[in-house]
Amino acid sequence: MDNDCSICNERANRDMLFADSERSYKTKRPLCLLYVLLVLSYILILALFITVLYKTTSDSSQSQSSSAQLRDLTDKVLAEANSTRNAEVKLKENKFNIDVLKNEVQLIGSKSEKSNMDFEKLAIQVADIRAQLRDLEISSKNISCKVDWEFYRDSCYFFSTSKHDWSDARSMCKDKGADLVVINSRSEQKFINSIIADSSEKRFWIGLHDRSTEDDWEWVDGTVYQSSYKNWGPGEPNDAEYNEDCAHVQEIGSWNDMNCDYSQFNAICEQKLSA
Ligand code: MAN
Ligand code: CA
Repeated sequence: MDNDCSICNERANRDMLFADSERSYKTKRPLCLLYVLLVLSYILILALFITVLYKTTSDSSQSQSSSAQLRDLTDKVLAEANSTRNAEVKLKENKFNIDVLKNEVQLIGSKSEKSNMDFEKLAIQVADIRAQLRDLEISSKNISCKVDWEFYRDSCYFFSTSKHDWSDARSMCKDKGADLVVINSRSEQKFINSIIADSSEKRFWIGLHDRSTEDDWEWVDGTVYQSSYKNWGPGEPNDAEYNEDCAHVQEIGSWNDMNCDYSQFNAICEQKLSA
């Protein structure tokens, strides 16, 4: 009986314990739920806070980099504007310097033109005075030209009435102690033209040829062709038919090259007067 009772007591104790724990469980469940909810809302708030914080930081860093870029750009634009202004100032300075230089060049140009003109005038006057002196010398020594010869400056000239080819013309002049004429100046040409104007003969051989080398013209007295007076007609010398190596004066006074064997021209001989 005692044994039975101890078993009974044990069972009764167990049942009591179980009933206790079930009761405590039932009272604690809503509290647990509240805790869970609290934790969840805390986590949510934390997440929200982190998101907001992140967004703000990223926006602010973005705006920071944009403003840095803007500052950079502004600096660059300012620097560019500055260098443009400097370049403009330099350009103005250069333009001014160029204008000054231009004026100087113009001044020098006009000065040199004037002095060139003065020099040319002077050279003509000197040549004229020399010629007059020579005329005086000649007339004081009673030098004169032979009959049928024309006197001009320091030479006597013979205008032939007979016709010749160039070589014959030259021989004829040499026979007279002269040579074919060498025309050294505009004034000498004018003198010759005046005689031709009064003559019935119009075309005369002169002492100029390129018989040795084509286009390498030579005066019979050795006067240098390149640097001396020339009076070719338009388009002359043209070496027509590749066969014109001797020069003659035409009716109008200008020169033409002609076939040296053409035998229908007169000749002008020149004899230098030695003072
Ligand atoms: C024309 C021109 C001259 C040339 C003679 C030849 O007048 O062509 O150049 O010398 O003919 O007769
Ligand atoms: Ca010719």
